[in-house]
Amino acid sequence: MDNLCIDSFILKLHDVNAVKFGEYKLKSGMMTPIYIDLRVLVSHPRLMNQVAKLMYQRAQDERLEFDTVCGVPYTALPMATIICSTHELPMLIRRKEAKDYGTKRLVEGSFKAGDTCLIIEDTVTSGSSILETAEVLYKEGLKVTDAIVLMDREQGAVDMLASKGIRLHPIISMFKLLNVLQASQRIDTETAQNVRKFILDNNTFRSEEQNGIDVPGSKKQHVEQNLHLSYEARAKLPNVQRLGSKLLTIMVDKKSNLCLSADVSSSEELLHLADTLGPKICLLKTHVDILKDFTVAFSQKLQAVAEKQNFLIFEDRKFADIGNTVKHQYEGGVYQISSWSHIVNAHAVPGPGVVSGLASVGRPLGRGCLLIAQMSSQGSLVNEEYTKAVVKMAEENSDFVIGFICGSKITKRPEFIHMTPGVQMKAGGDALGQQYNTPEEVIYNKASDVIIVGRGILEAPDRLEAAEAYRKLGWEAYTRRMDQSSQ
Ligand code: 5BU
Repeated sequence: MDNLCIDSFILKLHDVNAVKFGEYKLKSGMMTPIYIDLRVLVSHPRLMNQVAKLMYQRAQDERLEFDTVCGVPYTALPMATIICSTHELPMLIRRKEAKDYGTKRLVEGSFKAGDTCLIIEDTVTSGSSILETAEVLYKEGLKVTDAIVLMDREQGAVDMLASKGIRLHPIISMFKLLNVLQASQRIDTETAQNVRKFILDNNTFRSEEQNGIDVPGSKKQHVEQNLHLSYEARAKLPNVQRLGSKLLTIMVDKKSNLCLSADVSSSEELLHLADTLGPKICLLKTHVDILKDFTVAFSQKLQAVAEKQNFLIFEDRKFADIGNTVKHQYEGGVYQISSWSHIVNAHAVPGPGVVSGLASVGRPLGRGCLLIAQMSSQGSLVNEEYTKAVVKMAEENSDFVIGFICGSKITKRPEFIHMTPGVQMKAGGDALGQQYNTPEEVIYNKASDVIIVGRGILEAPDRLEAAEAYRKLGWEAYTRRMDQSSQ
């Protein structure tokens, strides 16, 4: 979905007073400094149509499969109605109370047992309203696998619903909303910070876990298990991005967590490397500006090899400018990187605008971004505080950021993929400050996910043999880490 379109939609929500700042009481009794009141939308038909469009688009983007649609009463009812009427989809209505005459049905509409119902909701805090509706639908023999919500307050609903087997797809998240309102000077920094703090301090899902209940199958167990999830399980997580899921699936299918850093200067050599080493790798990293003979035809051939050999392409461009500039650098110029590279990376130094700029181009194309949280070079200026800020930026932009370039695992959130450069068979370094760790150290001890290897393979007498040796070491280190964490 286009970021700019979401940004202007957020401003319209603010215009019609659907977002209020002050002291408000939530349904749960909790006091909140921000209140989202989407009930007013019924008075704004254009906005209502836009909501329906965004939600339907999301269902399409995620390739959701369902037989029928149900809006959580009451605010989401007209939203579901517009979606169903526009696209001629069958709808169900969940009654809040069974009427005491006539059929006494709790769910109105036609369906058969085993049908899948997509739930539509306006706002979520804990996710309990969606669960309540899902439970009524389950009693009727319906299945619920996915729910789309316009506004996620980011207070635990995604995790709570995931623990119940429902993937939640939010259109707007609280941190995104705050960033946009702050950037447009609708709210001051202090207000935005206050709300961010409130949201982080009041996660309904985590606070339940912190109550110390630790029964098998409980939410607490579920989250702890997440820390040691296999690539395979992570590929299926509800909040992992489609591109991240694709990469994790390739890793599993090819038993490879090896990214080849194809730092060569001729496009012919690069294509040859891609084709011959392709079966050993999950990802091929390029520095397109090293090539002396780049052409659009080359980029097309590279995509064809990637398709044939089943790996993704990662242009190590390290974007580091204001949003508007990186948007043009990513999309235009000689290289038109967004047209052929599945993944790019960026420094977080410019602030979140760098991600928004890249996302405005890459998100509609299904691309993803890695944030550089640490560097392998000696004397790097990155410190712990910076890395933490990068993780936070990734969390706030998890609709486009799929992971990190880092030296070790830096977040417990399993949807993010950690990739580590500076890998060779022997620890050490080069004459220009590069520092090397072994695959074992990076994957087993530091719990990273992907090893990025350049000269370790490129300078070996037999590149294919070297690639296989790195693949094997990287994969064995991973399987050993998995075995150990399951004991
Ligand atoms: P090497 O030949 O394995 O040292 O190549 C490492 C590659 O990873 C090379 O393309 C670097 O530009 C890239 N790299 C890195 O080495 N360290 C970093 O912190 C980052 C990228 Br970010």
